[in-house]
Amino acid sequence: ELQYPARLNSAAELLDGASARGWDGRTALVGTRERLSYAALRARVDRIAHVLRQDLGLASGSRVLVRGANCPMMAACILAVIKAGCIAVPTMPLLRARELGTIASRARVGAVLCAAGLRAEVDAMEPGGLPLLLFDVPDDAPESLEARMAAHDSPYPAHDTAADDICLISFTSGTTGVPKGTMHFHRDLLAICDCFPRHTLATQADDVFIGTPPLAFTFGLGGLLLFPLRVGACAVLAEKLSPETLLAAIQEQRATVCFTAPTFYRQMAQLADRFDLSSLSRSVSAGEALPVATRAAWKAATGLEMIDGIGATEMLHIFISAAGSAVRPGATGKPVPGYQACILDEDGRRLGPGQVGRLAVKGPTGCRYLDDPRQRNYVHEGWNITGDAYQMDEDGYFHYCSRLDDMIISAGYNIAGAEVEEVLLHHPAVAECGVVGRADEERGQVVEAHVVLKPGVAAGAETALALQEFVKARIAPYKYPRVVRFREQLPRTETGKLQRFKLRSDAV
Ligand code: 3UK
Repeated sequence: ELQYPARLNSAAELLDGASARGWDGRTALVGTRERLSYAALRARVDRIAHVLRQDLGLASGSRVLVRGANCPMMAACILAVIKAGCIAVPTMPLLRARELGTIASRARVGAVLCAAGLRAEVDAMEPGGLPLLLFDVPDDAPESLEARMAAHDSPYPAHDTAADDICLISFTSGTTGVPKGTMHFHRDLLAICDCFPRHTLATQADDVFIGTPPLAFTFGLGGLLLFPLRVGACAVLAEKLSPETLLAAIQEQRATVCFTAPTFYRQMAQLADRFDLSSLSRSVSAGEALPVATRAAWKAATGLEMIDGIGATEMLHIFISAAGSAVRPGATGKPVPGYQACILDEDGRRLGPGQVGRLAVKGPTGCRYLDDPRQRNYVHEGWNITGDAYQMDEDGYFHYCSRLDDMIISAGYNIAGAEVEEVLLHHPAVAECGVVGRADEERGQVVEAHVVLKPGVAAGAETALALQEFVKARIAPYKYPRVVRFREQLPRTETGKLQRFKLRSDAV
């Protein structure tokens, strides 16, 4: 059981705590244009906290929308909001005015901190007229955050908050429907640092963290900010990484821990031989299921056994995972120390090994939706029901099947798209694929594969037939894709998740 003091400010614990532990001179953050020591990061956070309280006059518990790509200033803004006793509402760079407006009004946001290059969508957002400060602008610009910061150089004494005061509202990426705001306490931010990274990653002060998830996505907030700060390590924050530039950055920064989604690892595996990745010792995959073929390709390219982990915005971070010799390809892993997991049927009864049901988890973090009736569906007696179909094996390993709402039902059979995708990814012609159910009069749904071919492979009836035969020969034939569509790329969210609803709805 994790214990934290009743009065706790998570940002202060991380930053002032780092100073108390003698880490002032260590590098905390490396951006494209700057490198910040722990002391410099803390000084910057303190200046921003003063601006929030004094210049903007914000009270404890005020919600502050923060918008920017991954960079040290974005990280400092999030930490400053929290250190000042306010509530950070980080948002992803690609969100448009409409989505930002929904978030701002649902979270009752009182001020906005925004990277100058991303202000247009904030200006166009309803509700308008919120106090706005911009970073990465010349000091003489009227809304310059940096200009305000220059007027404050005293340390900001940590705002005295309770361990269970809310400090973060994170919105789900919303692959379908209205985004849900999830609320997290100060102690939650520390609890995630003291579970997955400590036990599964064994993070150390000399680790260099790198990766793609936005800081506005809790996968990125943990992996690229909170986890490194908790142990005195360093995070590389870069914007707009491609598989190629991420590989180059790993080489250049001698990164040791990488966080990204399966689709990125698939693409990086193809290019890895051109880079020196010898510094890398751990690669974490999350966001969607990790196919065995992707794990194998990455291992062949780098020698590394990937660390798959399932997390959720509702749970803040990863709660089932496995690393090193505990890895079992095809399984996500076992509950991270601190968490429990089980499989439930539709009536909430526990299912035994081998039975497919709803994944439920319990631990130090958990779902608290912001004013949302869906809370009732998510949490039952302390168990969080994630919306995923899983099964547990005799040894307590958890195996992903599909999202509950993505299960394909064809002629009475339940088919998990991920299982068909897994097989297709083993075919040498396939670079990426997504398998969905398409409405069909006769069968209810038919299995439909959307396939991106590797360069040089011709699309056409012959390839489609070859892929269908390939699937039939490897899993129960009723699961084979009756329809195969070739595509240039697949629709994905900013967090690397396949947007299956788009595959299903696209008229072709
Ligand atoms: C799916 C996975 C199989 C699963 C997240 C790590 O993805 C994160 O949060 P989201 O709220 O989505 C949650 C849903 O995504 N998923 C995530 N990881 C896996 N499915 N294997 C996996 N390894 O459907 C889950 O319910 O966007 C991931 C850390 C923090 C996060 N917020």
